[in-house]
Amino acid sequence: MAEEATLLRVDSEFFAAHSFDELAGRTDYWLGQQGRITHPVIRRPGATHYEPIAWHDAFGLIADTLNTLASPDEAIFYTSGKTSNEAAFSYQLFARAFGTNNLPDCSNMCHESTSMALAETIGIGKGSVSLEDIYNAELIVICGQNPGTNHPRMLTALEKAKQNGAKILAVNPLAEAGLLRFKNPQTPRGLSGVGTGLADVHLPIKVNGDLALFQAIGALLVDKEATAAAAGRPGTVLDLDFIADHTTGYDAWARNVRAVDWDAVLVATGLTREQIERAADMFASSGRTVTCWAMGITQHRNAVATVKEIVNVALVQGNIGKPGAGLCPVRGHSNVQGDRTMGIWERAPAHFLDAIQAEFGFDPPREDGLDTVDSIRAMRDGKARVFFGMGGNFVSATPDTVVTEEAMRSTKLTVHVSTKLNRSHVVCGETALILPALGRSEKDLTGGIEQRVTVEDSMSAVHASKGPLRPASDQLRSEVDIVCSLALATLGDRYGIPWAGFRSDYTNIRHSIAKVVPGCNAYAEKVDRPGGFVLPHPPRDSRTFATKQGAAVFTASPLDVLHVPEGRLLLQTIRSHDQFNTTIYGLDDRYRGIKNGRRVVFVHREDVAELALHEGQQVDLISEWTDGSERCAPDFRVVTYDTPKGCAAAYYPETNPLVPLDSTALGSNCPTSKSIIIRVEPAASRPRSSGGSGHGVGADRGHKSDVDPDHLS
Ligand SMILES: Nc1nc2c(c(=O)[nH]1)N[C@H]1C(S)=C(S)[C@@H](COP(=O)(O)OP(=O)(O)OC[C@H]3O[C@@H](n4cnc5c(=O)[nH]c(N)nc54)[C@H](O)[C@@H]3O)O[C@H]1N2
Ligand SMILES: Nc1nc2c(c(=O)[nH]1)N[C@H]1C(S)=C(S)[C@@H](COP(=O)(O)OP(=O)(O)OC[C@H]3O[C@@H](n4cnc5c(=O)[nH]c(N)nc54)[C@H](O)[C@@H]3O)O[C@H]1N2
Ligand SMILES: [Mo]
Repeated sequence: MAEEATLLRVDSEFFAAHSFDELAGRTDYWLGQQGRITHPVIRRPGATHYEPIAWHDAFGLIADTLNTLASPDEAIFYTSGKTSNEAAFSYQLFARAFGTNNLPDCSNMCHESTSMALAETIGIGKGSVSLEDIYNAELIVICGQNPGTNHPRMLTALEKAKQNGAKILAVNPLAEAGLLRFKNPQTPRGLSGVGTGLADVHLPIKVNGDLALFQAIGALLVDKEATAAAAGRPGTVLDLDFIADHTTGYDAWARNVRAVDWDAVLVATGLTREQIERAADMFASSGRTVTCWAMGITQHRNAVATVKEIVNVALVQGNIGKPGAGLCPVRGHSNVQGDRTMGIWERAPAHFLDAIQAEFGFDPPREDGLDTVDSIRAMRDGKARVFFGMGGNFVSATPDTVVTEEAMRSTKLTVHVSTKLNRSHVVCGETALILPALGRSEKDLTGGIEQRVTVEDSMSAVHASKGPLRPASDQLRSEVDIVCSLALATLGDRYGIPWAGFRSDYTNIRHSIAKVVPGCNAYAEKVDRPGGFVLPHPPRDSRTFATKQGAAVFTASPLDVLHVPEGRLLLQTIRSHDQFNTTIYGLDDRYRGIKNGRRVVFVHREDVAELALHEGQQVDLISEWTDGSERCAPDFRVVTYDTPKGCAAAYYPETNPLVPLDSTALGSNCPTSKSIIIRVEPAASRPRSSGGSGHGVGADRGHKSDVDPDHLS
């Protein structure tokens, strides 16, 4: 909110004063600090500057370019997860009416592995818990998530759960402050008080070890049940009724986990058998378990299998569809879940497309569109010529920065609907447009009335909101306005879709959502209720599982252990406290003790010694990919840190040049941002040729980063 409410402005004087080349040489951090963009601008082919353009002309130019493409599939319509349901619904409708399913979104890099695994196993790609469930859980497992920094409001829910007697198990390579040195930043006491541990048990797992961990926990639970049954108490560890009544595949799963190779488990997790047994005991003695996870689980090669293994362990104890229990993938952007519900998906299911056809009278394209990684490939290969970004910062957020930047530069037209400047505005197509949008905190008077928009949270709750603040400029338009105006310019009255009516009153969009989107009947009326409404979730509501098998599905996955060659480290890329994804607010990471610098790499003390490095040394990070190619991110400072041996960590997006485009999760195509094999070399021991455009990924190049030793162990 504070970032959006800045009084600084990026106006026509700003663009006249700063050439394109100058802006291209600035860091993401600097670009973001310049303020709110006040009016639409264009950079024409070869021009030295962005210059103002009237809205009408901008829409005309985009429409002309789109309409002269050889195929609608040469256009890509990306979405970041802030877009409201009304804007998202209109946007996907526009893309499909134009003729393409190329609707990649930030989910493709985020919880896609979750969505794939949950859809296959429980029949719906969303989490099953409410806040009430968290308050009432006996055990809360938090895997691969750093709530203290990334989901601070969740700490309040966890604190309440603890007061109600819940135990918390943290599974994380790092001893993250919010979980292990807890000071609730949401309460005055927390701000000033001394932190206590929120987690009862912390498993400092090796990066990528979770598949092995959950298979081992599964094996131990099956054993404990056998012991209990032999003692005449069957069903005390596993929920045999639930397994019999609601699931399929138990036997194959149980066989698979009982055969688990414990040596492999200990290598993959870096944990002791005692630590894993202690965790299994916590599961066994809990009657109501909530399992939460985020990017530490989803951004690995084996991520889909890992989420499925988390599901197996939940199913075997019947921890779904009952109070105080469930699966809780914690999302990132405020409306990333809602965008997917509204049809922002390159692989929308047939029933959704059928509903569009029934409501709007045209047959939308049926073949799958491009996701984020495939969009980059298509631009790189000259198969996609127009990139349209609804929010977000595609160039900085995506993997393989050098490849992605080249791909973006090779397009004919890039358009970004944005609030502030970012890297994607200066690594752009032959012609580039920036269309400035209202933020969600700003009053939206489109059509002369005060418009509201709706969003959906991680718990499937939908509610409406209105922005309270005065817009940063009277030139700004809402995302809905931008989509509908562009649709009118591009499609005219093709199919008779009522774009003008959508634009003048968003209630009209809500009436269409009601007819097209499952679970949204009477949408306009229901969002008017105080607090909104909760979308249906069959497993949560009635233990109904709309899978192919008609039941919840146990799955048996092979134990896929990443082999890290001698002398190499497994790098995970994480967020600091002072950033929201690619927007950098400041150069500190208070809970990890980092000050005034982001180009740091966290390395275990023994690795520092074994690799003949030293604390504070300047190093280059070089990733090694299976095809023999190498990528470099230069100039990082070594910080000795409490991370499992063999596992390193550094911030995103500075490390994105290291993630090979082809390194993605099996089954979800999510970039493996949490497991990259690297070697660490003294800086300047190799020629400086790679590392993206060099500037954008170096938010603090030249700054000395101070490390506060109190925060390190
Ligand atoms: N302040 C702030 N809030 C944010 C964001 C932000 O950038 N800044 N981003 C938003 C978005 S889009 C998202 S998706 C969420 C992301 O929220 P998180 O997923 O919490 O974000 P990351 O910083 O990527 O942290 C991943 C966590 O997983 C751990 N981890 C890494 N690898 C493994 C592993 O192999 N196994 C296990 N068990 N743990 C592992 C890391 O140590 C780290 O604690 O946050 C959202 N909220
Ligand atoms: N290496 C590595 N890469 C990652 C990740 C990782 O953990 N490691 N995480 C991935 C994840 S989880 C995600 S979600 C993606 C994030 O990918 P994106 O969603 O593409 O990136 P953001 O940085 O969230 O986008 C920020 C930009 O959005 C624009 N913006 C902000 N508010 C608004 C608004 O209200 N309206 C409009 N129209 N624009 C607005 C601003 O111009 C701002 O510069 O990154 C992914 N990339
Ligand atoms: Mo995300």
